[in-house]
Amino acid sequence: LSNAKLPENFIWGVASSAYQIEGAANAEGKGPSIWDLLAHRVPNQVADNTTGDVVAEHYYLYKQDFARLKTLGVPVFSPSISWPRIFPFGKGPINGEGVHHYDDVVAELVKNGIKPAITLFHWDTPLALFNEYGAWTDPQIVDDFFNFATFIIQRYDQYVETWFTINEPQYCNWQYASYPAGKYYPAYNNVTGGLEARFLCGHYTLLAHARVAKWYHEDFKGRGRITFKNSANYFEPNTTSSADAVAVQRNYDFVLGWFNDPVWKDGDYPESLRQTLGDTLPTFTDEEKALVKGSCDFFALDGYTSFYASGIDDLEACTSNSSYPGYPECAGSQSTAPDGFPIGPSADGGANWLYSAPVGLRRFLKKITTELFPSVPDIMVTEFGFAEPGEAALSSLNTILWDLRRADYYQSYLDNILASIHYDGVNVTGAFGWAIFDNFEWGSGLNTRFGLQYVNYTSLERTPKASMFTFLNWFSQHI
Ligand code: GCO
Repeated sequence: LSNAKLPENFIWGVASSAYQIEGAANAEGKGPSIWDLLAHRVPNQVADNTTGDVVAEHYYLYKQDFARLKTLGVPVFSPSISWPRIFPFGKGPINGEGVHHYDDVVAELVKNGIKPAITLFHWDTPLALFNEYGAWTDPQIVDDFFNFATFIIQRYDQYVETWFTINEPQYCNWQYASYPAGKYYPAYNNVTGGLEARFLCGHYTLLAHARVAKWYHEDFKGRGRITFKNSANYFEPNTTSSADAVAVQRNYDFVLGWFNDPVWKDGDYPESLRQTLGDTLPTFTDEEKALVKGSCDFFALDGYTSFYASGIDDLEACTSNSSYPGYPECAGSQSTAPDGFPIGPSADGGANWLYSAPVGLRRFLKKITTELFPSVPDIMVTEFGFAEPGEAALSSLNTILWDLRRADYYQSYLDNILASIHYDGVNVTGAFGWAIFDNFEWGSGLNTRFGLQYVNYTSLERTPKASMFTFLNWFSQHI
């Protein structure tokens, strides 16, 4: 494959999200998001007690960031737009500073010859919508998201060919909704218990996505394509027993089928969800089923894809003692990947992603497009990246920049994407490295560094790491 080429229409670049890189979190007219509350006021929500207040100050430094991407030769950047920066109260009055900022961000990308592939919502739900009606557990969110999303799309669609409505709806009621806050601030978890809130949140997330997607094609007649980004791990049965195969399929039903069966199949949730959850799982009207069915133009996978062997034993163990209330899926995950792949430290983004994930990704791309959702026309790996455990504790810039394991990760990941295309016949049409530079990694804070560029959080200097050059060099060989 050393000389094999990617398809003509393949798009590639780097990704990020507003709250994780912008800083200026309570400046320039931006309203608070749920993550400003979680990071500042929910004990133990962020491991190192950092917040998104400053991070890389991309809000003020985007011009140099894009000039550097141009110099490096990165053709696409996939950021997200901060909803509360446009609508500080989630709806109603518009923050002109925020609109002007993103006008300038898009203009600067275009000026540097970089195409934007924009995510509309990447977990920074406006806090005001929680206060008013509980945000994602209430149907009003569908209208308010539609108001925000259509405002942005109408403004920037002339420059954008690829839109993502929602980042990883699988984290519903966790990363972007109320559950963690609700433990400390009952007002933010207006539905008792995580299970009910989680599947209400999922329901309105799916309807919010579908309403925008339908408008985009049928009313606005947009020039591009639109979908949501999925997050899931790759599992294979522990043994050839039918019980293990059922357990793994159940896991896929809960993690991917939850949002993708309604879109790519019959407009409804998987049967295993209905059987397990009963009335806790909301029901679609016939009109809603028609709205959701076919509402994605392609499949987007955030392909970190830790690769696990698992089965019925894990399912029973995990379901009974799952640390997330009501996470009835989770066919569990062994501490060792199959096929003897070594598993490194289990830290978030740990070395297990380094060794098993690339092969897991290739197998997952085939599983999704041939078995789980065969009607998918093409698939993009909309995030993939690696956080070296302990990188944040390094003090020598030389050591930091020689991130050889991350370089190795990107080389093997991209080789597996090429193999997926050329050997498995999977129609992979894009790949975005996560992330443009080190940033705020949610519950892990600034101590987990995913960047292809190092950020000195004191001086705010950015410095490409060795992995950035491996990443760029790979594409120069295969485009
Ligand atoms: C996610 C989010 C990103 C993360 C990245 C590394 O997948 O959790 O989309 O915001 O920062 O994936 O974990």
